Amino acid sequence: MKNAIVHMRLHQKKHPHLERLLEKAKTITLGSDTKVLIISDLHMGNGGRRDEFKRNALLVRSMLHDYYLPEKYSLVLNGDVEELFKFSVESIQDQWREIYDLFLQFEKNGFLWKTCGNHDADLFEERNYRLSKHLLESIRFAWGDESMLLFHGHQASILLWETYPVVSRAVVLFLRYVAKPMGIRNFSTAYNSRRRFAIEKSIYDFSNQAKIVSIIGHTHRPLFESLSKVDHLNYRIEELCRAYPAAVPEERRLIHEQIGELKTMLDACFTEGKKIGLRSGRYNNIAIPSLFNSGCAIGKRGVTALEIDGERIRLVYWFKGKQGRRFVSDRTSAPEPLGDTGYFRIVLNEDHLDYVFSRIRLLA
Ligand SMILES: [Mn+2]
Repeated sequence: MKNAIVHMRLHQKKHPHLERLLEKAKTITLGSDTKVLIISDLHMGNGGRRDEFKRNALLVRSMLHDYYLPEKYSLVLNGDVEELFKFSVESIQDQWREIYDLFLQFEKNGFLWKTCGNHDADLFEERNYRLSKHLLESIRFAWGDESMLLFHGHQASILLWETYPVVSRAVVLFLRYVAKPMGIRNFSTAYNSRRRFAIEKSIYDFSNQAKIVSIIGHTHRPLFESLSKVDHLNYRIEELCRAYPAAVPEERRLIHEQIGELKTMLDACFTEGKKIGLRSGRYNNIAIPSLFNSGCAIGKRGVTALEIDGERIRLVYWFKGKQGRRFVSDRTSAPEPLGDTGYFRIVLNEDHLDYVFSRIRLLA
């Protein structure tokens, strides 16, 4: 008992910001058929040259209007939807009125929530903000006895100006009135990989301690911690080897062929090295799928997003025409065209939530 208390205290001290986000989160219970789209980091601006959202605006509109609305998804906008470091909320809402109209339509499918990020935290005090009623700092999805915590992710940063609103406001003023005339741009992606890693590592540790899944944005790097491609291929080869002895001759021939193909893919993984799913100890040697990141909506080649679809969670990638070919992932399936829009959706990774939480329970 005493040990448990000591343990709890240590545990609480380690990630106080994140503990608070979990305690204060709005709880939403997911049903076995609830569908939720999670997107983040749109960085919407005024439609001008410095508006980073502009590039993918038509794609985002089409995704929402032609796919997720009719497919009955609810919507979570997981922070940095508006780029208030560069633009006023009025100019953003004027420019992207139609996108806000679409956001609001998701309420009829179930719910619409928006968490604040470091670029749009000031909106809590904004009276004329169209999503005011939907604004939160964190959300807890209750899935059976398990929890998924949704928040933007900047709360884990060691930089004070990202964590404390007062400091943040001073930085906003600096960026808007000093940095802008000086021509400093692209603060939305001003992350080096070491800082990204520090934020991810800290949230990953917290999630494993709390035995929950965290779903973030902020670093713009899509994350889906499942078996790496190498582990996945090894697992399938193992399965086929076990099936071989009991198989009839025709099946044996097929198994032989399949193993040959899998071995070729495995060799390719080692040749390509770290570029694809070779885990190479990103956090440690065992993959615990406790951290997911939706990536961002301002990618040069398209938009990444997370989908919760009943019992499953997916990382998807939307792109126009053939430009998505270069995307590499652990388990890339075939792209599906969205009607005749010229846009495609591809599932980069997918797992059963049961499997995700089993790994967390057993390994974290
Ligand atoms: Mn951010």
